[in-house]
Amino acid sequence: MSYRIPEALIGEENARLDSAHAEDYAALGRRLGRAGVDIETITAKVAAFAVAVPTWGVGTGGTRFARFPGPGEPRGVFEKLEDCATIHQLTRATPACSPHFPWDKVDDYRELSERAAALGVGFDAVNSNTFQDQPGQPLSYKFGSLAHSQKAVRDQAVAHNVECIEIGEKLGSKALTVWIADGSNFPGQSNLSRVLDFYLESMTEVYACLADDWRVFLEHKLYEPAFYSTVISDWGTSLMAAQALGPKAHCLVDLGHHAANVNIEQIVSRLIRAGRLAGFHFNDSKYGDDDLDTGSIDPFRLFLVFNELVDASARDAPGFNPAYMLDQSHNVTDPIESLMVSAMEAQRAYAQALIVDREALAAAQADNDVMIAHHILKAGFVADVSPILAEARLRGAGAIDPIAVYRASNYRKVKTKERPAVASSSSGIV
Ligand code: LRH
Ligand code: MN
Repeated sequence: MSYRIPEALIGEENARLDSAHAEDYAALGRRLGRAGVDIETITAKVAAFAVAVPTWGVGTGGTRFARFPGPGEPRGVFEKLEDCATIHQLTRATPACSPHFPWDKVDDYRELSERAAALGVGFDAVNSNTFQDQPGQPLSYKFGSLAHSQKAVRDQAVAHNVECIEIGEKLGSKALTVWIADGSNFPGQSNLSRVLDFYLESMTEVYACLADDWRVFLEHKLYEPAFYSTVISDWGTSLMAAQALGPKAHCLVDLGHHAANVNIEQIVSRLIRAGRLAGFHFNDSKYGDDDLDTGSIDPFRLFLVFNELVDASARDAPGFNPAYMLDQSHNVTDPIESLMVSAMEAQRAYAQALIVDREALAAAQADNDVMIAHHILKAGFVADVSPILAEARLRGAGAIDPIAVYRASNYRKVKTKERPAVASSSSGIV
């Protein structure tokens, strides 16, 4: 039987922190109360907030230069599920994981589904992969996949996406995320309009295989691995494609997939208005698609994104049903610690956005009282909502301090014994 962190250890650690936490929570409750905010309402919403963990994120990530695997790495999807379950056990914020195929391919998906259920985790959107060639694959994706110039390659990519839907149905997933690397490195290498035609032709076949209660998430990305043009490069192209495909197609926003200084919260606002916001791949970045930990570089930007989400939910925006996922690469930290902190940082941005006085903000905006409007919004961001996040975890039988419990559990040390290292890729994101 593989090691799981004993619930008793969580209880012991919480007992150590409980009275200080109770004091902080009560003090915050009084302070928010003076501002007319009921802390219990916020805590309940935060406790219901869920963000999915990427199965590819629990292993050490890398870059094109190198990958430095850590000890006790998961060697396959069953061990990845264990680590996803540990993140949820301590944070109570990640009840589902998002698998990637063929990286998580197995022979028996019933066994995988049953193991996940036994570990207390479910499956969010499944991710297809036509950005790498698999051993024995008849046709290469070197020059593209769903938008490739040759029909045979497009058909191969369509078949893979349809297979991902079939796997997802076995796992209880309700969405397929499609990110393609298709693009070009030289002007003239591809016809910029024909490649979108090819993409839409291919995606129409994939779309036709979606069950009534399924959605397809189109993920745009400005560049990389293509460095001159990318077929689905921005939210505008993604929205055009979603509207061309049909009501089950939505646009997924990966925070790292935009040019520097782009106003991502405004893109979110536009996609909400179009009723086509699929949801997010949360991460952070300073330069490109750095896939750094959520909230680690620019937590104010994350807050501004959640401000749009809370605003949309407050006005009951039509078709507003975003899926939240993390998509990060952990090159220098323990992936479990990074994913726990990242899930909590998403919760933090959500809680901060929830305490913004929206009525006063709308009044100041109507009066063009710029300073007061900015101040009202910023007041949410500067509030330390940590006691609310800890209380939500505590009420979910999670840990007041997940990192402290994780380290006290020696989980990584034990897994290092349970999981003798296997030869793995010396570079690349996984
Ligand atoms: C592309 C991306 C996509 C995943 C991959 C692992 O950059 O964000 O969402 O398939 O990372
Ligand atoms: Mn992504």
